[in-house]
Amino acid sequence: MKSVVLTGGVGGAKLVLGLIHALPAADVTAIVNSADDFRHFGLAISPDIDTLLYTLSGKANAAQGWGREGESWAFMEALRSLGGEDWFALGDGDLALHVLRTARLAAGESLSAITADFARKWGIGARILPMSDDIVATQLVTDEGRLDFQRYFVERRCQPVVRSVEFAGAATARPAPCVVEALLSPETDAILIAPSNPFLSVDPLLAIPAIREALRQASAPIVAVSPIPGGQAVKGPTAKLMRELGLEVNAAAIARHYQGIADALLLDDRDPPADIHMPYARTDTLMQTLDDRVRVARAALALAASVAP
Ligand code: FO1
Repeated sequence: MKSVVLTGGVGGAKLVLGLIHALPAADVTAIVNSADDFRHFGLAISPDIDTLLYTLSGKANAAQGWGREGESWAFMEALRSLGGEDWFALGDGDLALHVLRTARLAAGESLSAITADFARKWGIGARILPMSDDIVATQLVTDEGRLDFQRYFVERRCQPVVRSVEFAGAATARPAPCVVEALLSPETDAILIAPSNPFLSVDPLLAIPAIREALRQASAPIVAVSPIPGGQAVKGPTAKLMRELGLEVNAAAIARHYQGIADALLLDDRDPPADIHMPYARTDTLMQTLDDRVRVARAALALAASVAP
């Protein structure tokens, strides 16, 4: 089973980790949201790519979701002593990724080539493909004005009320090399949409015309994994954002969001029955242990196989 997974953020990385334990890692291709990327102190930071690099190489701070396990913070302490902005925490080990990526981008390398090299250096068998080598930037139109993603998500802790979400640059962004080929490949048995925040981590991918078109043409079944584990009983930014966008916080709203893209939906056992107008299956989508991650990955692949043309 060769699988391609559209992913972003912490929830997505959990599913990808489950996939590389359910399948040979080389049969897994992750197409990763890069619209959370931003420049900070001139450093090129790619949070969703880095979360995946750390997660798949066993370096991730699993409890925190992002960053490295056992990180040290000498840089942040020195930064604070000099009055530098400290709202975005950059660990000493994490800095190496940003410094090297920044230097190699400046030397003319593409984000996808740099990412593939980092993955190889850390023994990651799965393919990690940024969605694009062009700049796409998520911006939140809020009651406090327009906020760049990290300012909203980290500095303001998702407190501002969101009116709409925009992806600057998406309309003209080209998919990174191998992205469309992976989606259209006859060897691809399943395309999964990870349980990432649909509005912040998946929609940037769908906003790139050639990616949306490739999904429409793909022969492989497309299965979306519900991003609201535990049904409606979810706190966190996804539920708050859904309410602010005028959506119900339930599986039916997720199904509507992916209507026309997904062929089936993997719901959580606790999701109340709802009018889902596409095939669906259920499992416990809460992913706390590695076994949880493998279970959800296997359930998504099984659902894909059951709806395959
Ligand atoms: N998230 C936070 O809530 N606080 C941080 O200080 C923070 C720093 C950070 C540094 C590098 C990195 O790759 C991710 C970081 N994140 C932090 C998480 C990041 O904002 C999110 O993981 C994604 O952008 C949203 O999925």
